Amino acid sequence: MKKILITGACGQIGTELTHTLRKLYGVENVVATNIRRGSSETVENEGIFEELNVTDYNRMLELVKKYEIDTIMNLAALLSAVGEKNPQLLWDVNMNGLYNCLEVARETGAMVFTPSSIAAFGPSTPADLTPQDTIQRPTTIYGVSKVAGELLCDYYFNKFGVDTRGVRFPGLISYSALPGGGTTDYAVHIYYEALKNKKFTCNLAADTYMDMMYMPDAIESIIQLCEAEGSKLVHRNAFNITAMSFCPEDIKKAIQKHIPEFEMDYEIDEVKQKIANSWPNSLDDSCARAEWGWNPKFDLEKMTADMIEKLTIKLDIK
Ligand code: AKB
Repeated sequence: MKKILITGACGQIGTELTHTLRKLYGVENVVATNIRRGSSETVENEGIFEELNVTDYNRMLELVKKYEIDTIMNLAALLSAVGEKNPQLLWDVNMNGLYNCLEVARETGAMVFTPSSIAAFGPSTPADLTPQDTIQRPTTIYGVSKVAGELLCDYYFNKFGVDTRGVRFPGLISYSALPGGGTTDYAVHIYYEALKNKKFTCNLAADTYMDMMYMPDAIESIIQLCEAEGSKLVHRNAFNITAMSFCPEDIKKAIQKHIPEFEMDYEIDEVKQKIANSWPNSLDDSCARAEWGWNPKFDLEKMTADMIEKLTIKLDIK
């Protein structure tokens, strides 16, 4: 990885990934792109920034050639809940965006990192300690696009030798940029509300278990996998990775250790609940651990302490 182009760089993952990569590889070696300007001051002003709609193949090719890019990190995507409101748009952005990355990579020799998700599983998948290789019959358009994307990345590697890599991300929790339109978003909003109002209305049922991860571990996973020796990777794409599995009651209790007066009630969002129920409770990430040394640092307690410390400063809570 010497010259990296990031799509969707102003999103939840992109914001922190861009910042970390610029520190590690140099500001001149990271090209942040987003569909439009005006979404993140840091991403746009801290280094190279270009507007890029991932459905525009010619523009993507032009940028990859202009900056002599050798690694494309494709983070431009619509998430699960918003996808159910506009499945056609999701398919256009998520699938055609990935297809363009792979085609540009085939033409230029670049590597492609693209994230899959726990959404690539469905109600018929074993829900506990979901294996790396198992039944994948998702019931959301987001999940369908993720399975298709995993297969497409495998295909481009096997057919054309494109160096494709990817992980299945669980819900990601961070304090820099907010997520937009996901099913796991409650696990981010809960911290903001706990600090601002000491009260949160959760849109998922108390015992809904899903895998989650703190953003520093997610960023580390991308860098570690992209830097890994390719010949050691058996799976290459769609590695199960996780850091913790919890339900709303667990995160509430973790927050109450820091803010004892914090209260939570429930108002279930039927669409999100149905999606969450169709996803695994916990993943088996042993292949990622064995093939490229995946080893997350944050559990629920450690993440909660850090989120509260960082958000207290960000939100200027006295
Ligand atoms: C979502 O909730 O849609 C995402 C995901 C798990 O991929 N956070």
